[in-house]
Amino acid sequence: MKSYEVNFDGLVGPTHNYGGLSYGNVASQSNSQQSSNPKEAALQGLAKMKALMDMGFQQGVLAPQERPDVAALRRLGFSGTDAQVIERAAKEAMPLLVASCSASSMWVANAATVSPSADTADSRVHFTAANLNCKYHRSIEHPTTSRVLGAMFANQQHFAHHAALPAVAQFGDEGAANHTRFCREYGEAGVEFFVFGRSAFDNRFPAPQKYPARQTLEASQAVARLHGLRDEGVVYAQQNPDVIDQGVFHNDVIAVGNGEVLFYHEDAFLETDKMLAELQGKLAKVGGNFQSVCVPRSAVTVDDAVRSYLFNSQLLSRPDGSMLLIVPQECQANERVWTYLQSLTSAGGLIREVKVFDLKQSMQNGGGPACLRLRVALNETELAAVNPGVIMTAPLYGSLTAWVEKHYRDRLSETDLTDPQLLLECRTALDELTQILKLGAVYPFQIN
Ligand code: SUG
Repeated sequence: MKSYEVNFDGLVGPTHNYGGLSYGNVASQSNSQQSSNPKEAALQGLAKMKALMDMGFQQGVLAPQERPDVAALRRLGFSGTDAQVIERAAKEAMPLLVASCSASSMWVANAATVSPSADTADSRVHFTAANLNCKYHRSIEHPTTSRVLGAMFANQQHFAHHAALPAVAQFGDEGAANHTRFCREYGEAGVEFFVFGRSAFDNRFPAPQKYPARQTLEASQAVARLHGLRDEGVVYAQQNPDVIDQGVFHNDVIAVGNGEVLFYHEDAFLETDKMLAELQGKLAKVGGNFQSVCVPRSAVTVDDAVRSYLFNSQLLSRPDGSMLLIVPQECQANERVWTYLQSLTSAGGLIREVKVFDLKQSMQNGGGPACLRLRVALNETELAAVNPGVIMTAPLYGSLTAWVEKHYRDRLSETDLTDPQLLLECRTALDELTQILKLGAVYPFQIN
C-alpha cells in the first residue's frame, strides 16, 4: 500500500503579533513590541502550502485558535462581559492580555507528537497534544489543539488521541519539534527519535545555565509509552545544553530528519557518536540504512543556525529518492549559510535542491518552515479517513486566501490588542473557517 508524509501547516491566526513572550527564543525577544502584519503572515504561510502542493507533496492545513482567550483571562480572575474582561486585563495586567492574544498555535510542530501506525502496538496513528507548559501563552493551546486534531482525524479505527501530559515542568512537552522519525518507507516500521533538553528526576543529565530546557526526558518517555512504541523502535538523545543557552529552544532549530537521513549541526547533541550508532543499529533492524549529514561549526556557527534557521527547514523526499530542502529567506541572507547550501547541493549527495520561502512574519517570532508544519505519516487507507476538508486543494487555497483577505488586519500593535472589537473579528473569521474546513464546533465560543 502507498504511504505518504503529509505536512499539515498551521494557518496563522488573525491576532499574530510580536509579544516578546518567549524567553530563550532570540527572535521573539528581539522583535518584541514591533507591529506585525497578520494578513501578510497568513498569506506567506498559505503560499508555502500551495507551493508544496503544486510540487506534488501531500499538504493539509491546521486551524488557528480563538484569541484573545477570554476564558483563560477569566480563569485568572478577570470578570464581566467579554469586553470588560479585555478592558480590565488591559488596564491591570497587560502582559497577561498580550499572552492571551498570541497566535502561537500557528507553530504546529509544537501541537502534538505523532506516531504512525507502523510503529504503534495497536497499529493506529497516535497523537499526544503537547502541554507546552514552559510558556504560559503556549500552555493554553492544548485543549483546542486536541479538539481540532480530533475533528481532523476523527476515525477511531485509525486514529488514537491522547490528552496532553500533566501540566508541570517535570513533564514539559513541546511535541514534534523535538521528535523525528527515521524509516525506509513512510508506511514501514521506523525509529522514533526523541530529543530532550533535561531530565526532571535524574540529575546526572546536565541542564542549560541560562535559558530553559523545555522538553524533559520523562515527557518523551511518557509519549513513547502512550503511543505503544517498541524499545527497539525508539532512540532518546540529549540536546547539548550549551546550544540551548545560545537560543536553540527546540531541537528543530539545530537538526532535521526525514526518511533515512539526519541533517544536523556538529554541536546539536551530547554523546553524538553513541546516538548515531544507536540510530544506525536500530534502523538497520527494520531494513533501513541510516545516513547523517553533519554541518561543521567551521562552516556554520550555532549563531548562524539560530539567525538563519538553516535547520528549521523541511527535508522532503522526491519520487526519485533525492531530497529537497525548504529554507527561509534568512538562509540566503547569511553568507556562510548560503555558501554551505551551495556546496551541499552541488556535492551530488542526497540533498539536491534548496527552495527559499519568505516567511518573515513568522520568522520574526522564531518560527521557520519546520515550525509551521506537523508531519503525519499515513498510508492510503488512513489518508482517506482524514477529514477531507483539511486537505489542501487549489479551490481550498482560493477560499482560504479570500477568507484572509476579508477578515485579517494588515497591522497590529500592542494597543490594538486592547480593542474588544478584535475578539469579535476573530470569532467571526473562525466561525466561517470551521465551515470552510468542515471542522464542526471546535472553539470555546462555539461550544459554550
Ligand atoms: O514557542 N514563538 C514560538 C516559536 C515556536 C517555534 N517552533 C518550533 N521551533 N518548532 C515559541 O517560542 C513567540 C511569541 C511572541 O513573542 O509573541 C513564540 O511563541
